[in-house]
Amino acid sequence: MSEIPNNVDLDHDQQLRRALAGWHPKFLQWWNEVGPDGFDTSEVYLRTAISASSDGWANYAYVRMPEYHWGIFLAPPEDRKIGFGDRPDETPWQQVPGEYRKELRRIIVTQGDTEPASVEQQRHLGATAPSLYDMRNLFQVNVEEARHLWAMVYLLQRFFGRDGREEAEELLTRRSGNQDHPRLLNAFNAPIRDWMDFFCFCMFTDRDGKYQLAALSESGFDPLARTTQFMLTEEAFHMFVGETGVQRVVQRTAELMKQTDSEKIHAAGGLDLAVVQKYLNFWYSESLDLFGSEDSSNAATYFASGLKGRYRESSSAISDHRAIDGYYEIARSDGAAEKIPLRRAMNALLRDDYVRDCNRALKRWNSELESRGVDQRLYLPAASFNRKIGVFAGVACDPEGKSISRDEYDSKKSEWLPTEEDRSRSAELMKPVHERGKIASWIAPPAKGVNGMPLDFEYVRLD
Ligand code: BYC
Ligand code: FE
Ligand code: FE
Repeated sequence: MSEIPNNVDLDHDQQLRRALAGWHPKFLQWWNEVGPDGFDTSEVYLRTAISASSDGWANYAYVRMPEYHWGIFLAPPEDRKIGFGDRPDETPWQQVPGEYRKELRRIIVTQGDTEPASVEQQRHLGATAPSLYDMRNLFQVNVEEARHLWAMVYLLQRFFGRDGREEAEELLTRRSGNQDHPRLLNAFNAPIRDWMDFFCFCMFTDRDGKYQLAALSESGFDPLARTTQFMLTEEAFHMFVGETGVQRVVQRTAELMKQTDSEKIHAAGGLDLAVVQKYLNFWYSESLDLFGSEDSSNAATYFASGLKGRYRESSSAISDHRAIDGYYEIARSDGAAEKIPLRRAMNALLRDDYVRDCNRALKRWNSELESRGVDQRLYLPAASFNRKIGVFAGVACDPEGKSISRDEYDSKKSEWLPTEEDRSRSAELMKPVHERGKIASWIAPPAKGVNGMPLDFEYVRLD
C-alpha cells in the first residue's frame, strides 16, 4: 500500500493496512458511483499532498481523478497540554479513553459523514462549469473532501476496532438527500444544483467546517487534533473558492447593472443581485444550523471532557479555560433574554466567531458594489431567519429578524429564498464554458490563476 501517501507509518501497521485494504475498493466504487459525474478520463491540474510540511501541498500535476493519491496525514506533534475543560493540565491522549469513546466516535462519524456528502452534492457541477479554471477548482475541492473522509476513516479504523471499521463502511453507504439513508446533518442533504449554490456552499458550509475543525484541532485526543489541523490547510482553499466565487459573481452583476442601467440583468447574461441575495440567505441560514443548538448539553460534555474547545482556545483572546462561571445571553425572537450557562453555550460561541468571519466577507462583496458605483447592498439575514435547529427553530421571521405570522412568512418566502423559477433562470445562464481561457457571462474572471498559471491555461484536459 505504498501508493497511499502518509505520515502515520502505514507500512508498519499491519492491522490498519488490512482494514484499509478492505475499505479502499469500496471507496473507489463509491467515488465512481456518486463522485464527479463524467470527466473520469480527463486530466485535471490538481495538487496532491505528499507530506505534512509547509510545502507538502505544492505538488501540482495532471491527474485523472479516479487515480488521485488520497493520503493520510497528521500535523507534526506538539508539546502541549489539553488546555481546557475539567482537566486542562493533562497531557493529550494517544489512545481513546474508554469513558469518552462514545462521544469521540460520534464526533468523528459526524465529521466524516459531511465529507463524502459534499462530494455527492457537487456531483453534477462539472457539466456546467463557467470555465476550466472553475472546473479544476471544483474537482480540487472534491478530491480534498474525499481525502477528509480518509482522514476520519483512518481514526475510526486505527482507534475504534470493529465498530470503527463498521462506521467506516457506513460512511460510504449513507447518501446525500436519500429519504431512507440520508447524511447526518441537514445542510448535507440539501441539493447543490448550480454554481451559485456551490460558491455559497464553499463560502458558508465549508466555513462551518473551518470552525468545527478548529475547535477539534485542540482536542485532548491527540490524533484527532493533529488530523484536523492538517485538514484546515485544505479548508483554506475551499473557502477561497467560495468567497472569491461570490465576489466574482457580485463584480459581474455590478458591471452589468452599470452597463444596462438596470437591476434586471438576466437578459444581459447576469444574475440579478436580488437573486444572489436569496442564495446567500439560504446557505447562510442552512449553515448556521450546523452549529447545533445554542443551548447544548452535548457541547458542554465535549468541552468539559477536553474533546472539543472553542475557536482558538489556546490563544490569548481566551483567559478562562474552564468556563464554569458565566453565562451566554441570547435574545429570543420574542425579545426575551435567555441566560445559558457558558459551557452549555459552546455551540453559540463558536457560531459567533463564524458570523464575524462571514461579515468580513460580506463587507468585501459590498465594497465591490460600492467601487463600481452600485447603490444596492448585500446583507446577511438575522440568526433567527429560516432556522430548523436551536432556539430559533421553526420561528417565522423576516431576514431582519422581525417576528411575523406564519401566513405572512409563507406568502413572502419567495422574496427571500431561491424559488424554482430563480433556479431555472440560473440554469439558463449557466451554460458550460469549457474552452481554454474563456469564461461564462454571469461571472467575472478570477484575479489570478492557480499556482502562478494564467487564466488561459488548460486546467482540465477534456478528451
Ligand atoms: N442537522 O446538542 P445539539 C464540514 C442534532 S462541516 C441535523 O443541538 P450538538 C464540511 C444532533 O446531532 C463540519 N441534526 O448539537 C463542510 C443531535 O442529535 P441526536 C462538520 C442536527 O451535538 C463542507 C441533536 O440535534 N463537523 O466539515 O451540540 C464540505 C441535538 O444536538 C443538526 C462537525 O459538525 C443539524 N444541522 O452539535 C465538507 C463536527 N445540528 O444525537 C465538509 C462534529 C444538531 O440527539 N459535530 N443536530 O440524535 C459536532 O460537534 C456536533 O455534532 C454538532 C451538533 C456541532 C454538529
Ligand atoms: Fe472537508
Ligand atoms: Fe471543505
